[in-house]
Amino acid sequence: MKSGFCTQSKFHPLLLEAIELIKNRINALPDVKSLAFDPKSSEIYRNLKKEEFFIINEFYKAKGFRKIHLEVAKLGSPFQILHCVFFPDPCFDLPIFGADLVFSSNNISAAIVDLSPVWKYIPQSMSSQMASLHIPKFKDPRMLPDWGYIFSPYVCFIRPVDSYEEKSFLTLIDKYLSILLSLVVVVRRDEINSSDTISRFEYQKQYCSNQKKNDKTRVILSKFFGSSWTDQYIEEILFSC
Ligand code: BLA
Repeated sequence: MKSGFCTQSKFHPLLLEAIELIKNRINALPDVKSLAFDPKSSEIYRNLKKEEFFIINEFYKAKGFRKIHLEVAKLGSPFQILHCVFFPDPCFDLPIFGADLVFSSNNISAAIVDLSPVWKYIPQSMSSQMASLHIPKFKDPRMLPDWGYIFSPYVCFIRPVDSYEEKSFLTLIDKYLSILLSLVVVVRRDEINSSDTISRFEYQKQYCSNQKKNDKTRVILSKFFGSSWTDQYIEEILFSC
């Protein structure tokens, strides 16, 4: 699948590198397909200064996933954002992969990656792989906000202090995705009305409703696109459930 993102030379090289590694992992998923979305949601430009304020979205579906969303946004000269969430189909016992990279004036101010749980226990196959994963000791770890209890104990939330840490963080994103792919290969589908499916759906709803409490996303989008557009975008595109 060719990416419209890569033609966007205005992005920071590290953001382009992150897109490429995520897209390579998406393309390796079983039964992956592009999801048709309203073209109005694929490329969004603020009317003025089209080259400065825009959001580009790609959506996929694959075995085990109801929606995979990869987004890049350029919000004026200081801000570039990569946002990616793999929302599992609740019939499958798979965690929610989420990553957010916020570039502010050419530096990454926030880098977060997680495989977030959809059940009160993390599946054994995942926790053994996560436990053997080497998570580097980043120098500037960041505090999770109050709504962040949806994340797993393996969440990594930092501000990289140099290019070595930036690269290490991208490698970590790739490792989390490789663990996720290893789970997808073996996971079995549960019945849609099974109690496990229903409770995974409840966990996913909680994940979405907590993510909607992130005022930092809301404030920055509202500044450029207005508050009613932002509310609808967060509800229907970023964290629809
Ligand atoms: C923080 N997210 C932020 C920040 C901004 C955005 C500007 C503050 C950066 C900082 O404190 O240095 C903005 N993020 C966006 C925008 C989009 C976006 C505009 O994704 C999309 C258009 N956020 C997610 C996902 C996760 C996530 C999937 O979308 C985690 C997997 C986490 N972002 C996240 C967290 C913070 C953050 C935990 C810090 C919030 C805080 O400190 O209060």
